[in-house]
Amino acid sequence: MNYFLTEEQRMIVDICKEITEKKIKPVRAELDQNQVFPSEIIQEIGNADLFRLFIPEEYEGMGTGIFEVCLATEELSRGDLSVATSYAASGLGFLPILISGNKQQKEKYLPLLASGQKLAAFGLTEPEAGSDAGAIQTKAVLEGDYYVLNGTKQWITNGGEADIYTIFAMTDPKKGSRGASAFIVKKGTEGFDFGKKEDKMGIRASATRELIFNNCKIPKENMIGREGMGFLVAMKTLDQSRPAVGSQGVGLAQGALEEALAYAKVRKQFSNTISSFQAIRHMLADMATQIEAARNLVYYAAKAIDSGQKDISRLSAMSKVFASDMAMQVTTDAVQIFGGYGYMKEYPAEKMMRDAKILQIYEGTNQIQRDVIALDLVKKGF
Ligand code: COS
Repeated sequence: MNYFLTEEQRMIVDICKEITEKKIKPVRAELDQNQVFPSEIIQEIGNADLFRLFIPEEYEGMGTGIFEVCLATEELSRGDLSVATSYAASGLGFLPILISGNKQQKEKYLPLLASGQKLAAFGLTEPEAGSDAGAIQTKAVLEGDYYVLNGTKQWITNGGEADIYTIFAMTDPKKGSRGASAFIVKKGTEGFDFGKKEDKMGIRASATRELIFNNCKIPKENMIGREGMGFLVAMKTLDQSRPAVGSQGVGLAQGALEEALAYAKVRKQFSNTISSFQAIRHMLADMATQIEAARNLVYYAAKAIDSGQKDISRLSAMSKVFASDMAMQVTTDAVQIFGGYGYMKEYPAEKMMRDAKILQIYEGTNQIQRDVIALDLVKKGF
């Protein structure tokens, strides 16, 4: 399908395609099996300037839109969702600085992140605050020129691997979500430690850890935006990042369809390739159609954001929920087409199915996405 990409956009896709084919596919099963963070591939992605995409040129980025980030993320996800997640999570981590940071913060941190030398991570979720993001309990208390952080963040992607963390903490717990603030915390700050790497169902090569703050003192100039704006910063960040989760679903599903199609064309039963059977052909047709529908919605949402459209929560949530549900279905169907072999680790389909599940959970469960869509629909109409 022709999406009328510019020369620059086609180049981004081609670079990612080369990384996927040459660097990711040969090692993805091993990385998954051994839960090894893909540092070398992340370095390749950095060398290819892909972390520069969404960062403005004045901070050593390429100043492209979310659309280009989605193109890159989709293609990397076709190879491996752990790699794509590690890449996209750095974007999620620096978005609060980009959206609400001041000039000094942008000058200090964005060039490092643009080069790929440093990764970022987004610290919102806590043991008692997942979907209910306003219920975070980590506290930040102002003492002289420092905020002192105490609390624990849970399931933080790139935890331990990233150098720069955007952390949400309560500066005025009495005010609920209006009492939350956002901060930049650097790895290595005294009082900031990590839990063990989590042992996960899927995206096993990506790093997921607890962030533990124990009287962690950070300079007060590390606050992003104003005191009490943290919840808003988090919501605006998620509105912009969710289409990239959608693009992870599109890429992952595309990878699964490619594997299933290739297998169906060589696997013989009843003296014929299974791709000649209508039962299989209809599955393949549905998979391809669903992928293309999701891709259209993701691209549309990304372009709406890039065009400066203000009211993007609904569209952004729609792209995430549709593409991730689609990816779960398509990867499950891919396993089915492979039959018994699909259940075995020697083929990539089972890993893709395990990986897909997280897309329906992270960056807001799909139940929360439906809440966001419905609330907006009821308030504003269609
Ligand atoms: N953009 C701008 N403002 C927003 C907003 C958005 N997307 N979403 C909410 N707000 C504002 C509301 O307008 C409201 O403002 P006022 O206090 O001025 O009225 C305020 O923020 C509180 O909003 P609301 O009452 O809707 O908050 P809730 O506590 O009910 O929670 C949801 C809203 C469920 C949408 C939010 O908690 C959420 O997104 N949860 C999922 C979090 C998530 O994605 N976690 C994954 C971890 S990060 S990987």
